[in-house]
Formats: sequence, C-alpha cells, structure tokens
Amino acid sequence: RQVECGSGAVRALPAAAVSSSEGNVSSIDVVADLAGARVGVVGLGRTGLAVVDVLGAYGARIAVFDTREEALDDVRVGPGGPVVSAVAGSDEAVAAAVGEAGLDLLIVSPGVPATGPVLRRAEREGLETWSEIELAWRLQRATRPEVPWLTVTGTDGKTTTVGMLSAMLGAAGLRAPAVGNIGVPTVAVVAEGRADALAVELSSFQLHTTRTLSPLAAACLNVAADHLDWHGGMEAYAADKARVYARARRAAVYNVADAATLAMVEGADVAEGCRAIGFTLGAPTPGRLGLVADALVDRAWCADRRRAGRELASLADLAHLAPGGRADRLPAHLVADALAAAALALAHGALADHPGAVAEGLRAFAPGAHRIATVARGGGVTWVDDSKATNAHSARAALSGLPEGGCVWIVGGDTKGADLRPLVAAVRTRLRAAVVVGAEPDRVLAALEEEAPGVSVVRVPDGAPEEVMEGAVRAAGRLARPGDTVMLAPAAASWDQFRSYAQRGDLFAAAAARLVEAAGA
Ligand code: UMA
Repeated sequence: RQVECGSGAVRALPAAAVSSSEGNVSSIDVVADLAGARVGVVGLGRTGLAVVDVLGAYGARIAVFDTREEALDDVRVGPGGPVVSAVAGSDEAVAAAVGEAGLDLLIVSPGVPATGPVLRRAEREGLETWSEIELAWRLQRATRPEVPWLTVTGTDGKTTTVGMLSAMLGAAGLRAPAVGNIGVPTVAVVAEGRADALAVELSSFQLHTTRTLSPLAAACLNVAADHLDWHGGMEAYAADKARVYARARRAAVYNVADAATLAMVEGADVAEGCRAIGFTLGAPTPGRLGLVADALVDRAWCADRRRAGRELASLADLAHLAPGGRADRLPAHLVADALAAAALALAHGALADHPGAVAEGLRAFAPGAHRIATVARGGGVTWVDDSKATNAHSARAALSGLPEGGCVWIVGGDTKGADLRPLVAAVRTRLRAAVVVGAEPDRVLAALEEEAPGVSVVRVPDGAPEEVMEGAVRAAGRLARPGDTVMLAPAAASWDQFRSYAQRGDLFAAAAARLVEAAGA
C-alpha cells in the first residue's frame, strides 16, 4: 500500500573515506597472525571463555586474567593446551601482570572499565587492545567477508531492536541470529560460520575497543545517562556510542527524536555512499521511516519516496508485545524500535525486494524474557516483568503505555547514582502505589516523597533475593485493584540484592504466579 505523507527534503550524508584502522598500528592485523602469538584475555565470563576457545583454535598462546580466583577454574592451564598462564588478583595486580606478560595483543571483556587500571596500563605500554567484537569482525573478514553485520547500540531498546531485526531478516529467508550484548558472544557465532548475516547488539563497553568494524547498516537508538562510572562521564559514554557509525557502508540510522544521534551520524567517518536514515513516531519525510495513523511507513528505501511512502506493517503486527496483549497499551518505544529495525533490515538487499518481511518478522518476534513480559493474571490484575528496565529511561518507557492511576510499580535496586526524581515526576500520574526494593532505598524513597507525594509507598526490607521479591509481590498484591497492572520496572541494576536482572525477573514471575494461584484457591 502506498501512503501519502507530504513532501520534504531527502537527507544525504556527507561521505568520507573508509578508514581501515585507527589507534595503534597493530603487529597483529589479520586473524592468520594469531598462530603462535601471545594473546592476553582479561575476564573469563561469557565473552572471555568464547574468546579463549576461538583463539585456541587459531593457535594462539593465551594468558588469562581475572579479578576472581574461581574464574580460573573454567579454563585448563598447562602444557599442550592453548592457555599457557593464568593470573587472578585485584584490578591493579591484573593490570601489572598484563603489563609484564610480553603480550602481542590484549582482548578485554566488556566489563573491564575504560577508566580502570588494565586499559590505562595497556595504553601506556602501547599494547594493541581489542574487544571480542573486534576479534569477531576480523575473523569474519578473514573467513566469510560476504556476511554483513547490521549493528545496534543505544541506551534503551537495543535488545528488542536486534531481536526484531533478526526476525525480519529471518522472514526474508536469511539465517541472521541476534548476537552480541544480547548474551551470545559474536565471536562464537562467527567461528561457527553458518550465518548469512548478523544482527549485532553492541554496548558502549564493546564499542570502546572496537576499531575496524564496517557494518552494512548501523543505528544508535538514543543516548541517556547510563554507565557513567565505567566510561568516566557522559561525553566519553556518548563518544563510544557514536563509534557504532564508523565505516558504515549503506545506512546510518538515527532517531529523529534524539538530536544527539543525528549529530553522531553527521560527525561519523562513514563509507562513500552511506545514507543517513531517520526513524520517527511522526509522519515520515523523505529519508525517514515513521508512523502514519496505524501504519509503519517507509520513505527512505522505496523508489517513490519523494512523493509517497510504502506501508511496511501496522500496529496490529506489534499488539502481542503490549502489556496484557492489548494494542491500546502498546508502549511507544516498541514502535520506535520496530521502525529502527525496519530501517536497518531494508538496507539488506534481501528485504529491499520483499518489504513484506518487516510485518512478518514483527509478528514472529517474541520479546526476550524480562522485557514487558506478562507473567501472571488474576483478580483483574496483570503482572508484568520488565526487570530488564535497569535505568530510568527504560522504566519510564515501560510505564508510559499504562492508563492513569492504574499501576503498582515495583522500583529500586542499584541506581548507579542516578537521580530518579525526573522519572518519578514523569510517571506519577500512572501510579496507584509504589513498592520500593533495594539494599539502599533512600534515594528512591526521597524521589517518591518529593515528586509523587500522594502515592502510597511500601518499603520492602533488605534480605535474601527470594525474601525481597516475595515481600514485594505480596505488598503489590495488597495494593492493586481490579484493572491494575503490577509492573516490575526497577529503573536500577539488580546487583545489590539479586544475581542478575534475570534472577530478579524470574523470582517476580514465580511469586506472582503463587499469589494468583493462592488467591484463586
Ligand atoms: N572481570 C575482570 N575485571 C574487570 C571486570 C570483569 O576480571 O574489570 C571479570 C569478572 O570477574 C568475570 C568476567 O570478567 O569473571 C565477566 O566479564 P564481563 O563483565 O565482561 O561479562 P561477560 O560475562 O563477558 O558478559 C558480557 C556482557 N557484560 C557486560 O557488559 C558487563 C554481557 O552484557 C553480554 O551479554 C555478554 O558479554 C555477551 O556478549 C550484559 C550487560 O549487563 C547483559 N551489558 C550491559 C548493558 O546491557 O547495560 C553493557
């Protein structure tokens, strides 16, 4: 269907040459150089263990480092194997050991902070340092250079967007898994060598030490304060996010509602011919994707874009993602994520000819666990797990679709020093009550008292993970009225009371299900 949407100018990107490298000139340039090279790996979590496997297969001699002694148990160190040495100790001890290990190359896990001793020491030594993503990209180029990467970063929504992107590419017949920060180390998938394309979620941590990646299309969805301690400030954080656009070949996708993302695109060193493509919740002008009534409309890729747009999908294709499956409660950010994913997907030739794959992909997309997932219903109350909302921005997005006064909000945790007052001010009309968790809840309680004085607040005492969540769910159950939504959208990391946001969400779902069942009985 063609959609009329007025006229406007097509935005062209000032093209710059593709640069193949930046920073230190590497003694290791291609993956073939890894054979016999001495490579350090810092961090033995999901990323580091995948890196060790791949480096071992390429014949590197590996030195591993971790701040946790028990992490070393996950690798076999000794003669005959690729791991030749292992060091555990404080950040400073690890940094010193890295500096003295005579390495040709260092690969750091995302958790290793930009401002910490390890990266400072590596820089002082002039040691070539890559993210796992950089290793994966070089491996990709050396083995199957025809496989394009479509990359997504941003403070919020990147996991949903890569999931939608992967589903759209899949609907066009491509094997295009969602990888990266979503939880699947990219290097492992590249090493398997079976994908036709990759939908890659990139965190600012990973981008910091990614140097030569040249994606087919790249997007930064938004920039809001997060992870400032890791980067050392907002400017450094935004600068690392902006790296997603470097060397983009066909499309640099930006958020019309976030001027910072357009500024990043305009300042990026992209490949000749790369286009700037915007996504917006308003009607699209040429060069953008947007929303016209209930239609998701492309005016960037379709041939007739100066005159009209083409309909890619409708809001009904997203209804299954709304709390309780109700299209009228569909949070706006999910529509924006879908538009961003479509803008990226259409950069791939397979979709350019089959735009129907956008709608099909959206219908097939199942959100990951803990992202606005309805986990229980009973007594007219809907229980929604958005434990993935680990910052103020994503919590606000989750609550924004709910009706006035109909939300019992479970909030709090490790707020990473953020000021939650603007969030509380933005969502207070949605709230019936708030249930506050977290080992140090004072800032959250103060924000609620200042910005939402009429809202009932219950504080859950600190304790074991199960006790905290049981207490929160019981309190929420007492406060909720028929028609309400109990929303776990903590606006905070989980680490002060739970192992992970996944554990926090799982305990919430289990406690909600028990409560609903007990009430039914
Ligand atoms: N470690 C050190 N020194 C450090 C930091 C960590 O030795 O300075 C060690 C830890 O003791 C541990 C290991 O490194 O043994 C953990 O490494 P890691 O923290 O980098 O985590 P991984 O298990 O490798 O998981 C990482 C991402 N984690 C982080 O960015 C913190 C995962 O994203 C990602 O899914 C995974 O790689 C696969 O690519 C998680 C995340 O929280 C979900 N991401 C942040 C976010 O989304 O906001 C950026």
